[in-house]
Amino acid sequence: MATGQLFSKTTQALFYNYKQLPIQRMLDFDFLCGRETPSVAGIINPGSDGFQKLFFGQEEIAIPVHPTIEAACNAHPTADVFINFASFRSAAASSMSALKQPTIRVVAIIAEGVPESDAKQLISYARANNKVIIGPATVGGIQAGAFKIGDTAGTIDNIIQCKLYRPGSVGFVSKSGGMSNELYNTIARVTDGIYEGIAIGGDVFPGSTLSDHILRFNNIPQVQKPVVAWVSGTCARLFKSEVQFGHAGAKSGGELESAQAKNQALREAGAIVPTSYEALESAIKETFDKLAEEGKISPVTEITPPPIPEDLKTAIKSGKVRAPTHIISTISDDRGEEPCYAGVPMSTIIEQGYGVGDVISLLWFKRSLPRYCTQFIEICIMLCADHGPCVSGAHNSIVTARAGKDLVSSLVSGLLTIGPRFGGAIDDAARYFKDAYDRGLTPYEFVEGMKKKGIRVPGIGHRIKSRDNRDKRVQLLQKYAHTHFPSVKYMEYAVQVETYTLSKANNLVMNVDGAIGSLFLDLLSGSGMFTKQEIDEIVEIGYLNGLFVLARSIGLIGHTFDQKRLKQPLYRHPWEDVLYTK
Ligand code: Q5B
Repeated sequence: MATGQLFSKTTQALFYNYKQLPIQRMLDFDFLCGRETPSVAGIINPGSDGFQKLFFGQEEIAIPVHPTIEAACNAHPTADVFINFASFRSAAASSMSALKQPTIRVVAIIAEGVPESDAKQLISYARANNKVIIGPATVGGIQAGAFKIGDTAGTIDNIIQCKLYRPGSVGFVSKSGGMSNELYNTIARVTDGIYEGIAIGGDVFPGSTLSDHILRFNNIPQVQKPVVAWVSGTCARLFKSEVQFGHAGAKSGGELESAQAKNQALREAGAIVPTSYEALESAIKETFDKLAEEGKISPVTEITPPPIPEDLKTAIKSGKVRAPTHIISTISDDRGEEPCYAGVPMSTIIEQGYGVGDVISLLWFKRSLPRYCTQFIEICIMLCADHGPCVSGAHNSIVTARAGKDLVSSLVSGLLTIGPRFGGAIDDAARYFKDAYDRGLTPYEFVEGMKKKGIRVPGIGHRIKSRDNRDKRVQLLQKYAHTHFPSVKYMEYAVQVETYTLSKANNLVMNVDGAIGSLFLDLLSGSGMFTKQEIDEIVEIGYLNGLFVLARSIGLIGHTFDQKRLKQPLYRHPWEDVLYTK
């Protein structure tokens, strides 16, 4: 490996597996260092592409996302570092395909637990092809003031405290990521700071070793020599059996592998080795001070890094700022332990046997209604769920399903036919019946008044129902209301209107929309659960077509499944059924 610097202020990386936090930390570090280009050129998120929005200082930038390593390397040929945040299961395969890309020079493998045989294969391929692996089981590495891998050096506050936004003259290598953070701090206190720091990773077979990096540092003039070293784990002797300190690679077997033996060997090789970890800081300080006295270290130009704008979420959490919300919601809340509908927890809804009518009451009317009301709602839903394949909505859903479209397309194609003529006359029926009744109009005055205005009475008339073939649904609703409602004054008024319209034509019967519209007025006014203003608002906004939409969705979904189950071919309307004329 040897040779020199791994990174520079223009180094760019490809980041494998989208992880928002470490990428944002890299970009924040870039901003702190005054980099002109973000250090992450592209993200590889297997199977997806597009862009990810992230911050570069105060500015939002869109980083390209690529579905494959090959696509990313083709798109960003100058990005030569591959930061692999894959899990231990897929880290080896993705690292190998990154190593095989001619544009990739350094691969950092973050995952812990990569199988040792896989690690060995990666190492051998990298060595044979002159590539550098950092890790596995590493936090990464950093070149102060230039480039940082993922979460290396932790938070921005820590990076500022350790002065990692500008280069010092100390090269640092450690096995442990945690110890790196600790030592970045120590080094910043007693020297002019880090030039480059690498955590080689805790596994038994690291992609690059301590000596690989130290030999490399030897070729970097900005990194000052000599070597100060310390191998932790000297207390292992106090234990009767073999002890592993944290990392798999920190195992020591025989005497020669003990921390004491390694420290002694380093000492003999000329490194400055303190007598304990506690003495490491002063050993570093003394070495640095001596180099400074000898004039071997040129003083660092101190700079004040720009402040990183705080994330809104963090600032709000700390109470520093307040921000207006963009949405207001009053019907449900999913933030707690369990979702609540109008304040009623889901467990209450289930444990106390609430029905669909109760849920509709909570989510539409924001209150619990008496059982006779919620049962009425449920009856409306059941009665309107379907009316055969020939009605507008079902026909559309059937044609759409037969055109090979999916469930949602078939459903909405049917739903879109609901309107003033088909199923969507409930709100208007309620509006007009209420207005006419409240103003004391006779059925004659009401119907003739509507005729003068050229408006058909909503809730009256049907294509197949008539005086002699009444709509059973209307009769069932009326019967239920007569038995359970305290008052049915609006429905009785609608019946009088029907008597009048039937005197004009046999098919001008009260239809299901008219029955629901008038009876819902009775429910709203007779239940004592709504103020006059609330009733006016419900009628004005138009809640009641929602009952037909909800109910008929059940049937439209059924028709869609039916067509698909029957494998019906594309529908084409027969020529014979069309009048071609000029
Ligand atoms: N005339 C429903 O009409 C229909 C009149 C009227 C005064 C009226 C029509 C209408 C109001 C809207 C309404 C809901 C279009 C219907 C539903 C769900 C469904 C559907 C299913 C299911 C039917 C003949 C003569 C003309 C008209 C006059 C008709 N309606 N006058 N007020 N309301 N109603 N919709 O049969 O003098 O000859 O010119 O718009 O409530 O959608 O099962 O199919 O569950 O799926 O086509 O039940 O009534 O009658 O248009 O030939 O008119 O009667 O002005 O008079 P038709 P047309 P004139 S329930």
